[in-house]
Amino acid sequence: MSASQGIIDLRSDTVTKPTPAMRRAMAEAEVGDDVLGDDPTVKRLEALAAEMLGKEAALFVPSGTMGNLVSVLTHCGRGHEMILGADAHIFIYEQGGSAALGGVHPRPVPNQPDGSLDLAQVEAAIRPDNEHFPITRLVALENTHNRCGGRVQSVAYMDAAGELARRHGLRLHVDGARIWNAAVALGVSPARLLQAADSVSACLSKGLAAPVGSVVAGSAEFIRQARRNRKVVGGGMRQAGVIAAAGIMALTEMVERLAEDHANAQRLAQGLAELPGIAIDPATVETNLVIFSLEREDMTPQELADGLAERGVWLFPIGGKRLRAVTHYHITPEDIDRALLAFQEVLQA
Ligand code: TLP
Repeated sequence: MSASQGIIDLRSDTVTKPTPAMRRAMAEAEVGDDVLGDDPTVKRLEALAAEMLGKEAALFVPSGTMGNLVSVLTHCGRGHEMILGADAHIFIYEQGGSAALGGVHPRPVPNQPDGSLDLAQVEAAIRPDNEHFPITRLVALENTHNRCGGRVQSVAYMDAAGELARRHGLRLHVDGARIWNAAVALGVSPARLLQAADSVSACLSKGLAAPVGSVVAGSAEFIRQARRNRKVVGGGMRQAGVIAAAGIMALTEMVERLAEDHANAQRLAQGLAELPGIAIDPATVETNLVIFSLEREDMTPQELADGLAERGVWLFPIGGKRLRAVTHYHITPEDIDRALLAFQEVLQA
């Protein structure tokens, strides 16, 4: 692949760069000191996010990791327990921040291949009232599910999890870093999908292409407490309207087009399924994440990734035999076809 054709960067949708419209909105954003409650653009973003996510209020935070951390700290105190998937981003990729900083005990239960938790197992994991045990306070779900290949969690499942949580006096948090992808794939509003959730953290800087930021949404009282917790972890931002302006464009301009990323992911999955040595079932590719296995004794996933990188295609091995490719705003159907040619070359070499 010639250098002039450029890099096909499938490492993550986090690599997306702000659109020209975002850049203009950022340059023109009205700003103020948001810690003092003075930034009109942040307030507009928070109102819009609350409405789209179907909650009373929302809070702008710098990252998805902080969105989850602040949410868990707001629901739980020290010694409280959170039930979550053993493959959850919160459990695997966030440095155990809620335990390290908040004293919140994680109780992982296995994720099923489609990313869901078996709700009977969740129910069985809830602690009885006994002085030996931590106090179960929170269930955390992920939608779409990253390590399970961007799988979408259905409205019925989300509602059932919420009903279970309520029945046991627990709260339900959703790591909705890619909730927009889930909603587009299901053809429902994010608000409906999150109806049973007490809180959600949703990213603006992944498929939606904003340069920075996530939003947390929940009840007005939850968000009041979350604002305090954002401050204690150093996430109070001053003239944040400059980045919130891009977030507004992300929510108004960039959600519906995620369907294109899903179509490109499906195109990639179908092409990969044809290649000898690659194992993937395209039917399991529901959004923009494509996880596949390399079933070869004579090549490691890292060697495959290195060979692809030499041909201008970037992606990450994610442990064991598995690799992950992610489609996004800067990836076209032609890029997918070029990436598939690079795969053929490396696998034949
Ligand atoms: N995920 C990143 C990496 O951290 C793995 C990626 O490339 O997919 N929840 C979920 C489900 C996520 O996938 C991510 C980022 C986050 C939270 C954290 O968001 P940031 O990176 O904004 O802290």
